[in-house]
Amino acid sequence: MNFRNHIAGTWVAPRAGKYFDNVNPADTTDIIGRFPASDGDDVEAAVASAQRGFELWKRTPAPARGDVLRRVGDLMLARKEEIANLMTREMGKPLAETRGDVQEGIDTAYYAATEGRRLFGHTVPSELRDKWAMSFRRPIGVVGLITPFNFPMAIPTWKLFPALVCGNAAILKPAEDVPHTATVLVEILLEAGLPAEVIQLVHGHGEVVGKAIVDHPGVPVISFTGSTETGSIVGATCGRMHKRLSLEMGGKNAQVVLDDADLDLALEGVLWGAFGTTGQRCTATSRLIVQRGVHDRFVAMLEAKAGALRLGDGRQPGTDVGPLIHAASRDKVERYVGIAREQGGEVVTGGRRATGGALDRGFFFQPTIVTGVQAGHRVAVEEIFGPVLSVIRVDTADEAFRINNGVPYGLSSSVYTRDVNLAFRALNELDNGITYINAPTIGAEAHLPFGGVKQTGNGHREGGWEVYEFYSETKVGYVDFSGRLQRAQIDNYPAQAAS
Ligand code: UN1
Repeated sequence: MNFRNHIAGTWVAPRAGKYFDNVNPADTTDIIGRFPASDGDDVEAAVASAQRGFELWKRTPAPARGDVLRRVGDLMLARKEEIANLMTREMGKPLAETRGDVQEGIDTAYYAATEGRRLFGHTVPSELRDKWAMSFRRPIGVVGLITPFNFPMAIPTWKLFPALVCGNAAILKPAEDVPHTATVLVEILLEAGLPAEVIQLVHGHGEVVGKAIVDHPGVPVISFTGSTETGSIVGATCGRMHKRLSLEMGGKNAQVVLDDADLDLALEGVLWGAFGTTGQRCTATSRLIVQRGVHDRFVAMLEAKAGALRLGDGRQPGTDVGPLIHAASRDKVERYVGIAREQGGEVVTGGRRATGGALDRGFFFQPTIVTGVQAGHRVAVEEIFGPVLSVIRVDTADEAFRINNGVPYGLSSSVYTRDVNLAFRALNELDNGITYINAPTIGAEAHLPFGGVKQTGNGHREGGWEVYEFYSETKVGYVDFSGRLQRAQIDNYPAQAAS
């Protein structure tokens, strides 16, 4: 079946008539459908339409915009199971996780709905009599949203919903691996009553469609989630064109297990953090930093459990870990296992493609644990985006914190300890956007700011209250009702007599 773009208020075929296959990564014989391989002409039409949509939508009161998002949440809830199924089919993670992904979208919708009745500005005293001073928020225009494969529903909603509540029109370019989920999201937005020209969906490849959106002068706001490499390219263009840009990029997140930790709890945490979503989260645990006193025991516990995780189709009951998204990702993981060995790491679990039976039809790789990793090794520094956990042994909490901070990324971190002083020190000292105490590196909630420091981002946050600042322009209004000219800084501070 040929799927379509949503441009200029209707579902349309790509102008050049080109398509790509959407393939199930757990079973490459299963083709979900053909999706538009759009180009610059499709983007051109989308921008023109979105500009019309913006003129209409920016005049719609924010609480009414929020009402649309509430209906979106209701519709997503009603279709949760169906969406989870089709999402697992196109990107592989198990149903429990895709249900969670849809739920994150629902949470984001309901949060956005209430934000439509807030969008606070400030009213503050003026320094002059009979004058008011206040700030308020204005919509910006057309926003271009470029989203990754790993959270096919949650991440588009993190960007779209606040952008819409703030009164902008949007062009969504989902990852080419997950176009089906994005299509259903747009169907739901339309069914909920969003004016059709306010949302444009343009499928296709990043280098063509993503680039055309970023390059277009009619799109003043860009939000991108993906690799740090691509983020730099996007950032260079946006810098040159003075665009507002939010970047969410790589991570090299660590779970720290100190000598006094509850080891059973830390074990569950690291299994979920490292191998959930097959390690393909920005927040995935890819380093395990363990204090000497519990290192050997903890690694033995971990080996036993990780080796027992069941790989398979995420729609089959009992599957713990799904496939990687495509062959190139599996090859990259394989390459990094080789690099780990060359640099002196010991692969104690996994380390190979998972094969046999139905697994041969997908991009499966065994959950892999490498011990004896040193802080400077490539597997301890570079993002792999797969099921590979590097274990680093340390002597003290200070050393653990230093190693946590010694990478170019700074998304999330986690510390397992029963010592309240160490827990608070970790919150204070770890250079990450998010630190968890006695919980894994994954598990961010929709109503808190999400993002990281250093090469993970560029200072903006998604989710929570901060994202509403990104998608709106602050304007200040002064009303002088004194009936005379009052000169700020001058009339209220008359000249001092010379001493
Ligand atoms: C991501 O990995 O890109 O905290 C997003 C989490 C999820 C969101 C992850 N709620 O892992």
